[in-house]
Amino acid sequence: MSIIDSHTGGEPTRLIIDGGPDLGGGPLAERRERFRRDFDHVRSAVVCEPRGSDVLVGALLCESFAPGCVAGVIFFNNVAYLGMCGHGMIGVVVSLAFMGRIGPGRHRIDTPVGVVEAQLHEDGSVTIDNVASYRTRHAVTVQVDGIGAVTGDVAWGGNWFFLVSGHGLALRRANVDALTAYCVALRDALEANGVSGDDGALIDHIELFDQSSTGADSQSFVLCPGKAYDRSPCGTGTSAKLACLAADGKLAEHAGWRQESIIGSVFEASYRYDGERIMPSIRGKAWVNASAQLLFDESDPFVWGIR
Ligand code: PYC
Repeated sequence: MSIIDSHTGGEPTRLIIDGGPDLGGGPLAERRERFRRDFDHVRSAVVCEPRGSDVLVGALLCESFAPGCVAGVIFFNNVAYLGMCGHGMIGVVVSLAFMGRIGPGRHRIDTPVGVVEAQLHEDGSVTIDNVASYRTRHAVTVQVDGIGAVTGDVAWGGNWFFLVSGHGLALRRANVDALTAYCVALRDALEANGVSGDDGALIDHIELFDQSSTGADSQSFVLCPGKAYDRSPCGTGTSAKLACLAADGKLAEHAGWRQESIIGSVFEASYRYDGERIMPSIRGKAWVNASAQLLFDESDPFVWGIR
């Protein structure tokens, strides 16, 4: 299997460019279900230990289904399949350029949750026009074991997020264990209390906000499904944040927003309205840091990953 590794603001993406599972044709949402049903061992082999790590996000390069796309992509991580992935899409665009498949300009890329347009700029940075994003619930309060009452918003930015400010925790790398424990307990409480996304969808991403000390508009800590935290400012999380800012009248259409991650990397964001929903744009930078072959030896007891 041939892969290209990259990182976007510190968050890694492993793109399978050859030798991945044959998922057949049809819409990417259907192919993602086939991946989940028949090839989940490939997911764990690619991103889980001993080849990968909890923080690694995988991406399978596919033929697109939607017209006019340069490629399709299905994202996954150490426990699950993602709808969209902002940092991952920036990594995919830079990887496609590394492969010589695209150059600077605008490109459409198909995903299980819709087509994303990406612009590869001359300086190597990438702007993605993410899927329509929106807030579904405002100021929801849940009782969280060991913490007490926590209030936040539910929003879609390509994945489901619960967004919390005023949590009283310092957003610092030295505090990652406490931040993770807080987010895990909160995520469990949301599920136990039936707080969900549309159609009962699991809220699998938790996003905590604080003021940035470096001049960005905000700093965030994002816990992903599988308990790894996003080293980047999280593209889908930033989209969910923009949806909340727009709903609260705190950020005007086309105005800029700089979202800083827990490790200090920054995405530049803005939005435009599409009816009641917003269309977020997220700009960031990725670097290719490996081009490699994954080897699969059936005599290896962990050939399909530590599951
Ligand atoms: O950038 O959207 C994102 C993302 C989701 C999970 C990890 N990164």
